[in-house]
Amino acid sequence: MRQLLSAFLILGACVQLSTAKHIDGMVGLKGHLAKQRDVDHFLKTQVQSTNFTTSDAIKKIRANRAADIKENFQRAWQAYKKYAFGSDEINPLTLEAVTTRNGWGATLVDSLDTIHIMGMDDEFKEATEKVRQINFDKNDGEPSKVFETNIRYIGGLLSAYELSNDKVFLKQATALADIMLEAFDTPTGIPWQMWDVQTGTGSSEAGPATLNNLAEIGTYQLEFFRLSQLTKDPVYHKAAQRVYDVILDRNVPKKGSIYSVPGLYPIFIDIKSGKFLSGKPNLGGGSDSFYEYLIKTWALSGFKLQRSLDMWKESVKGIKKYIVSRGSDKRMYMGIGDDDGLDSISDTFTCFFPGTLALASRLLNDNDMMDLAHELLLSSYNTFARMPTHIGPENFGFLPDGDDDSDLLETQRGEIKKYGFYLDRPYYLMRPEVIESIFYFYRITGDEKYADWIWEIWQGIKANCVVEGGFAGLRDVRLGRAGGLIGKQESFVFAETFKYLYLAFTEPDVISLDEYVFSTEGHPLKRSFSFNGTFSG
Ligand code: DMJ
Repeated sequence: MRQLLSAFLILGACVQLSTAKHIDGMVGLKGHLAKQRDVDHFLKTQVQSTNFTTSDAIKKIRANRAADIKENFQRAWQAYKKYAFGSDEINPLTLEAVTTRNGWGATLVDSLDTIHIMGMDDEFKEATEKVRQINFDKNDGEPSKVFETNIRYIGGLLSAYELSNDKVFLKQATALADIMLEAFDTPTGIPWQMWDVQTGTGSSEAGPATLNNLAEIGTYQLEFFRLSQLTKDPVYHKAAQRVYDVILDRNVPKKGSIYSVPGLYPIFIDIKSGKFLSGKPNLGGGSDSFYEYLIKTWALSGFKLQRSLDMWKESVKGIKKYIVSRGSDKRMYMGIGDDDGLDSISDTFTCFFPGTLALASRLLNDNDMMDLAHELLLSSYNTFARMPTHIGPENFGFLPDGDDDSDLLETQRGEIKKYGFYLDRPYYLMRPEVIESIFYFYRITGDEKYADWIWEIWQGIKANCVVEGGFAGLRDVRLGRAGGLIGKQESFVFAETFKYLYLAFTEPDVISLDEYVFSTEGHPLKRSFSFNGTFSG
């Protein structure tokens, strides 16, 4: 199957890329790898601040804060170990093991690099032994998301390999990626949304069988690029890049519409035709990491994958024009683009964007991007800061500046007056995005104010979410614990939320942004591997 797929991809690439000499997947836009002399100045760019505090008193406070976060991570890890070791998740309220992602141990694998970074050596050894035993050929009998398998398992294994150098992680990452490549064996090369590893069949979570969405077709490029580098086998990178080839080739931008591929993309796509179907462009769930991977893959490739940068720049233009809007509270929000105007609804997923945009602004030395990133950070942080719990909702709405509020409910109007936004879905599932963006601002500016914001959010989490099994979700962030807990602890709590919390208080050179790119699941991948357009050297 693997050979067949390689042949398919090579054939596809030959048809589309008749002039491409390199394994870069270039087609459409400016189809070339950037020349070395053109990337040299990017390689010299410093992302992290050079102005971190030198005060011993502040350093001491920071060290104590890091220790507090680590202690709580350890407590949650011990609960997972005691009640659900090797399972995908633990239900933090009932202490039961839960299977959600093929039953291979999503929490185990997703947590590896955080455990390593926190210096929990015994736990890391124990987890390594457990990872050695995972058999990716078998699942729990249910299909699972290809995207989640990539970001949580393959990303987690790659990062654990890069930090520890233990070959078992690379071996397992490769074994799993080889299985998942089968999900890319579709008429276009765009992957199925769901894949059953035991029956080898693809499907869609809901709707027509060949339906997928932007984030779930466009969040492989980082992990697959690195896997091709580490294995010297281009097949992974080619599969991921082919997704771009197809969407750029088969979707003609509609004139006079905001669906301006390349730039802004509808959410839903038919994997058989490669054509977008519907779904208004936005940066929230279902779309988010597609945009994130454009700039990050460019950075990880040592600034060589020019197409990713070109696409990113087009997207930022579209985002500025159609997605971003000033609210009635004068803050900048990210809504949902529509040909008829903007839908002023947003979710906490979009709050990753200020951090990624700030990273891009540093890499590209673009102050306009930084200004926008800062404005968007303020509204993202505000969704947490204004709540009595210091924790923000899953979903929120705003009123575009100058719009009349007659369509809003009375309660929504009241919340807009009080907070600047209203709560649409008031629950919290320990998601990391707001903390993640603040972390980028801390590392990029060196301003302790940002670390303090993260500390304040952490106080809210500790006061409201701590339970015997780890950390529970909240039903209503306005009410906190008293409003009820949710028995869910996704693996990203260990992979992302705790990693960004902790790294905001370590020495800033621990997983420096000048040395690593974080995947969408918070897995750091090294930027030090050079890339000359082939994976053979
Ligand atoms: C994580 O699994 C990843 O960040 C993903 O890209 C979407 N969001 C969740 C956390 O909210």
